[in-house]
Amino acid sequence: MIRPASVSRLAIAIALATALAACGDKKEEAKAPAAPTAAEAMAFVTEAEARLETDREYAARAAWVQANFVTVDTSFLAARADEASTALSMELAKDAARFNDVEVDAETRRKLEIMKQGLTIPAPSDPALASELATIKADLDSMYATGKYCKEDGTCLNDRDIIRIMASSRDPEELKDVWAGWRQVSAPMKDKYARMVELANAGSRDLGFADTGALWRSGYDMPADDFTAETERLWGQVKPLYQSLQCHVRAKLSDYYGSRTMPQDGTIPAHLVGNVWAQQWGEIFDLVASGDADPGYDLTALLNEKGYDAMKIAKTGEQFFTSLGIPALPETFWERSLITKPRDRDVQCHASAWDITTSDVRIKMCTEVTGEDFRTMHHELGHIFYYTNYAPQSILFRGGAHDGFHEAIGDAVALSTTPAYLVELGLLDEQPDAAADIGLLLKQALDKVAFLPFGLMVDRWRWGVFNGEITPDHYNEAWWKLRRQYQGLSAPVERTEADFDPGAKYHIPGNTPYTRYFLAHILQFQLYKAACEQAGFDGPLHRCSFYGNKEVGEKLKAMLAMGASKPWPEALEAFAGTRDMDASAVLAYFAPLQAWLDEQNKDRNCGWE
Ligand code: X8Z
Ligand code: ZN
Repeated sequence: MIRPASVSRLAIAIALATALAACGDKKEEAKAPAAPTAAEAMAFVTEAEARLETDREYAARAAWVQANFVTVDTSFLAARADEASTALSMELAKDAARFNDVEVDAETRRKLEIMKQGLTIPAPSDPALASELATIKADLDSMYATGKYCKEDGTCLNDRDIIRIMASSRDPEELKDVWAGWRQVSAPMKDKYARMVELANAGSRDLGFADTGALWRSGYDMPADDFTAETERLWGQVKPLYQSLQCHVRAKLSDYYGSRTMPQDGTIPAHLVGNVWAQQWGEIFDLVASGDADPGYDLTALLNEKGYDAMKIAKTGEQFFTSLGIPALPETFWERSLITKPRDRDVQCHASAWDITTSDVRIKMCTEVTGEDFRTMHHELGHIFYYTNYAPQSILFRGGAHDGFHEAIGDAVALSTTPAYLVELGLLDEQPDAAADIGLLLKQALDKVAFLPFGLMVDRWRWGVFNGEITPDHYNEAWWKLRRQYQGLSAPVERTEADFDPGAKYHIPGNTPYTRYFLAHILQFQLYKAACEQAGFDGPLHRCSFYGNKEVGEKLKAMLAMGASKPWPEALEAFAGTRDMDASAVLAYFAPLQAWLDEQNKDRNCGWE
């Protein structure tokens, strides 16, 4: 293959440069090799960019095939491609560190730093261990993608079936059964996961990080410890709003299911909130809203009534972006994306967006005609338009300003799918009047506010696992401790260390860092509010849609086009005029709801032990 040739080319170039630098002065020979120069650093970066282009395309195609056709063979092939790709990234990360003390221009310095942090799961230097790690990662991926809960009567449920039942069933016994059933899929992942943690930590230490969590926290243009504090600060801003929501939801669930189903300690049993991971609660809106909180329409019903299918949902999403003046997607996007679940094979159904090359972008999503998937489609398209707009950047800068930005773009757009916008699409005949606003906000809060502590606790758990504070014999106990602490939730059935509940969430076996989603749930409101201000919108924030606004589009394009080329505060400043992440836009958006919740909760005992 091409890789060995380019490895030796780079190695020769570096050896030659070192030799040339040293041979002018014989006395230097006994000492350490001459310090590398800025010119060498730049040559190294240029060579690395070329090698990464080739490597990433190969690895991306292998991973795409595995995710679209999950078999033992595609897993094997994807594991080998990942192994090679990780080896290259490890080599580059280590080589980049040689230039730590060299004075170089800001752009080269940033590229070197990105190279040093570019891996999510670094590999140990021993090739046998690196190979073992790649195989474990592919195995965990496949276990999730092919996971099914088979009941005693022989019927088997995949993740889509589970999601549907958790959203629609109101039978607590059925919910409990399906909730626990999905977690049978993850129990066998535990040993592999623990081994993966050991191997990844060995790789992270080779790169100079204390552990893999420290590596993950290093990608935010600030010291890793400051980043932890920054997430706590943001959480502190929104915690009172979450606690009010938790209190109200708990009371309404108790009304509906009776106090026997609701524990006395104030936590909510995780099977009752309409989502198998209890991460977004919008599906139980009907149980939580009262008469004065009715938005008057249901997006799922509207989409179905108007004959929407997956393609129409995707086209509608694209049209929002083009209405801002952003160029349409390439034809290959439509030819190569997977937007409905194939009937005859296992695919990794968790929605994702791919940049195979700069001109070949795709999504993979088992779309269903629901309000939730309408939003998820916008989410995925946010990633895709980030890709197409930063395509001219160096491969090292083809990323979000930070990963939370990448996750926030499509969501900020989806916040614009207001009643006025639905009228514009012809989905709704007329806008509901202001009396519906509490309902709209409550529905939104069940998804967006309920998500916040979940978005935080997933990596609180992983950071603890990676730094050794949480050992395998306490994996599950620690998970539920964090669920209780941050979310005020409890497990509906007894859990033991034979279970591995974290693995039932895609991003754990899939090794996708999760703090990005917490950040995105703050940032999307900040970006949305800034866009509404640019658009001169005058009215309650949640009624603003920036659909069709070219001025917003220009600013958005400019921010997207920056990719990761500048520290993220510069990207935020370019769009929102501020250099700080701040949850006050979340609070402003939900201010009328906070007042309503305070009224609802006034005679209730809120909080949990
Ligand atoms: O994983 C996703 C996206 C793909 S990046 C569908 N999300 C998180 C999740 O589903 O857990 C979006 C919201 C949070
Ligand atoms: Zn995403």
